[in-house]
Amino acid sequence: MASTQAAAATEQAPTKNPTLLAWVAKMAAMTQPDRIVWCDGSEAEKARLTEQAVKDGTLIPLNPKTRPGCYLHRSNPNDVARVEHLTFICTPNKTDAGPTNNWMEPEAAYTKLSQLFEGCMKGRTMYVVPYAMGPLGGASTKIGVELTDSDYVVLNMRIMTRMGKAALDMLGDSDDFNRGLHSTGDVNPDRRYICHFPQDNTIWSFGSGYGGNVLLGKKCLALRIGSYLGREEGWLAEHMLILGVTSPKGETTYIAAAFPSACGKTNFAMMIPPKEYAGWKIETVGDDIAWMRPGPDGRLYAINPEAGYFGVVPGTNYKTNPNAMETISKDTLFTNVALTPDGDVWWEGKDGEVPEELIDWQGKPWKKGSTEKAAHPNSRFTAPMSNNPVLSGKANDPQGVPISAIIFGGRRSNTVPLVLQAFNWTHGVFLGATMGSETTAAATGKVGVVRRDPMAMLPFCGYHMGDYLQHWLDMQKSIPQLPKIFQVNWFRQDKNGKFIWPGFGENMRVLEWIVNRVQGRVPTQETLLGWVPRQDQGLNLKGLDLPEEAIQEATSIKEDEWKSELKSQEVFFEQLGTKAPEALMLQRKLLIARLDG
Ligand code: TSX
Ligand code: MN
Repeated sequence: MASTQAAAATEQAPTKNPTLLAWVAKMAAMTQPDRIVWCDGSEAEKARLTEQAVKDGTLIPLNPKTRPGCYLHRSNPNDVARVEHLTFICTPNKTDAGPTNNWMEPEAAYTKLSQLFEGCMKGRTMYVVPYAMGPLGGASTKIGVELTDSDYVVLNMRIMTRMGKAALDMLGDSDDFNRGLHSTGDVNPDRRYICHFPQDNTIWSFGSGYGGNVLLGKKCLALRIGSYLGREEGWLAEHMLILGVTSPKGETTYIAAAFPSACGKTNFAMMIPPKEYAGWKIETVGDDIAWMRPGPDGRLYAINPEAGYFGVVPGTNYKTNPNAMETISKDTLFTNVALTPDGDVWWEGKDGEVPEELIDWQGKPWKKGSTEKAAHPNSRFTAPMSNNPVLSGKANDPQGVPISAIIFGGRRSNTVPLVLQAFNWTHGVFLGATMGSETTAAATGKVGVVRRDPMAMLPFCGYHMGDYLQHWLDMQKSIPQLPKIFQVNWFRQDKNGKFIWPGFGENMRVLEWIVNRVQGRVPTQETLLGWVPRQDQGLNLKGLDLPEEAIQEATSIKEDEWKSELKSQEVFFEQLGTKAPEALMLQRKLLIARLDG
């Protein structure tokens, strides 16, 4: 049976790539699917898979008038999020994975997971999904092939990546592709593993059907394996949005920004400037991941390796993110949101009245006033980026865009001021390394605890975090025209617990200052922490109904807060042991000296 399937895999294959054919045959011999289907990415294939997914209950069609081309998927209730405790970096030495990753020895991991994969696709179809991360033909673009027994995965990969024949054509006969193997298995959390083998450019994912665990191009390849390859090859794989800001004069500045979860990264990437900024335009290159490498002109060029958005639904509305609302109005897959009686979807924080009755994310009847959430807090949309009204024309450019500024953000109710510019690259890396964010109820149940999340990469770095920070420091030697680095915090609160800064579109005012700084147009004020906007010639606050004291408070630097902040940062650096980069330890000492001086 197995060998017949292996032979069949080769016969029907739309490629002669010997490495690919041998690998598919080997994986088929292990998993023993009844059928092997090579995905071509065509419309006909999409229609066929969608019809089948509707038939087997994987997808529920939504109202074609209000949500054309949209479907609802309900995952297993035990399988609704990434599973960091079941995610492993499998390097020969434990120290290479570092103290912030789970580690398994590669042979032990292959053996353990082989037992789970053995025969797991009996009676099922194995889809061979070739995909490109990045615009086709680009120098930064990488090819992956995911083998999966989930039609939901295929339909999501079709949105999130450039999937099918074009990717296979780009690969040609090369053996340089990521080998991804996924089976939903029996969705048993005790038999669930997401294993990364950076040395083999391989990912094995078993026992989950949830996005981040199974759409292997995204967190697994683009960040965990990508960061490892980036260090080997001299580039950066980052958890960053990429946006372009165009001024009324037509000058476009590209900015990459890292934020931990629950800071509104997608909102920022699609932001609409306020009315005082007529003639300004924000355009999205990417909302989650940036691959950045030095270009021939000495600038740092970024591509978005993805082709779609896999965004959190709750809280999305016409006030927080009108462009996301337009993006998910058609051809979108919804996972774990609520269903309305007329076949539309609903979630907490959607515009308009709360419906009287719904079917909740688990498929159960729900009534207005219920204490249960109707949509899961981590419910998602999968939407093609081509739906985004403000998609940048450069999103498909294989060259990428030149990055002038890098922003590190976080959710901090105190301590971190609204915006500051780093003194230099090394100081900027220190700001990224010491990023922290306060937890929200959605994430942990515990509110307001600062969690360190360097560069928002803590769950996504495929090697030792200390080596990663050193790689960031080293990169300045190969980028003659370094981007300027900034730190922002939209979430400072007053003594009554009210957000001081209005955020959302008004963040344009901070962006304008950043643009003016990188273009060398405004003077600045030096502080202990970095350069901040001056009282005069600083932030444009015209039309903002904010008292002078509020601005003072949002931008203030309180030395007692910084003394406890430094203690909290030390706990994180100690974790890195001898791999904590010396240059960052010196930055820390300089800051302490400035505070004590
Ligand atoms: O996404 C957010 N951004 C970035 C937008 C471009 N959010 C939502 C975070 C959860 C995902 C924000 N929340 C932002 C923000 O800039 N700021 C805040 C805090 C805030 C919340 C509500 C108000 C103001 C600030 N409301 C009123 O002032 C009425
Ligand atoms: Mn993300």
